[in-house]
Amino acid sequence: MGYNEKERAFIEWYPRGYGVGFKVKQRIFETQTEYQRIEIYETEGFGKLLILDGTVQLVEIGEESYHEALVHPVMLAHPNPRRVLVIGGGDGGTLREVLRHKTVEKATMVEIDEGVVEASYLYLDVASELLDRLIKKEEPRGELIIGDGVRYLKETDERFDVIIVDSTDPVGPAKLLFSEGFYRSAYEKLNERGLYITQAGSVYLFTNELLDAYRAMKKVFDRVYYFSFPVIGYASPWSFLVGVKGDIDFGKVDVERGRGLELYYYDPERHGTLFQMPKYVRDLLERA
Ligand code: AG3
Repeated sequence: MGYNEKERAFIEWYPRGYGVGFKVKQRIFETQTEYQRIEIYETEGFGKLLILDGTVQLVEIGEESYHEALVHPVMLAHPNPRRVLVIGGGDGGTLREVLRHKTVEKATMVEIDEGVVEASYLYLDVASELLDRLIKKEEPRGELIIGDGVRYLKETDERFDVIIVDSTDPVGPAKLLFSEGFYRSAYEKLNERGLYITQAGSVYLFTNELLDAYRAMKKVFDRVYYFSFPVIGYASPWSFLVGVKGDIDFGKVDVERGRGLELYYYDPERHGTLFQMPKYVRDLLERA
């Protein structure tokens, strides 16, 4: 499980013995917080690697493949996203991408584990300047709240145009973030027109969890979309689920706004390619 000293490799084991791993030069940080085990490694070819409870969260080289897919499609599908909520995402990569949108007046990140923010700030080259400003409360358009996202969403009086869930997998501690009750509080806290997106795990290895989340979202949102994206470091293709409140077509994005972003992986001009999926997956979703 995890780090193999002899092989000098970190391998994440998924169900049924499927592994994804990296050759590592050394472990540079390790701690156990109230919530989870945090590890950081220096890899041979992908920069630093962030692990939470044995699962790969990101590698520095290629992290954009995940953060761009999670953030820009929904931000560009919304006509004018001004108020954004990020749940999880303590490494700062998601918020970094959100703040690249000039329409955003305020973006709030609610991360349960302060340890992730600290470790990312100290060791990762992902968003450390942003995290520094957030910690010092010097980011004019951003706010960091250390707390439980489920509780925050239930209790807040604020309303959002876009809600982004950047959590760990739909198994274990983040399970509640994939429940019907949580989707209902998200729907309630979205403005009349709004979008919700969550990462939703590996298509092939967390299929049941994915279908459960898909069915629960369909009960709550006015429209639900599925797309997958190849993410460096995960058992790709990786799933994303989008829930829409009101009259927004997630199939269409503002390509003009997208052009200014200069992205590496997600291409707003080819937005439609997000929805191309293996027949196996389409069949599963149609039957769900
Ligand atoms: N959060 C999503 C992690 C899911 C990865 N799952 C896995 N490797 N089994 C990533 C945090 C990046 N901001």
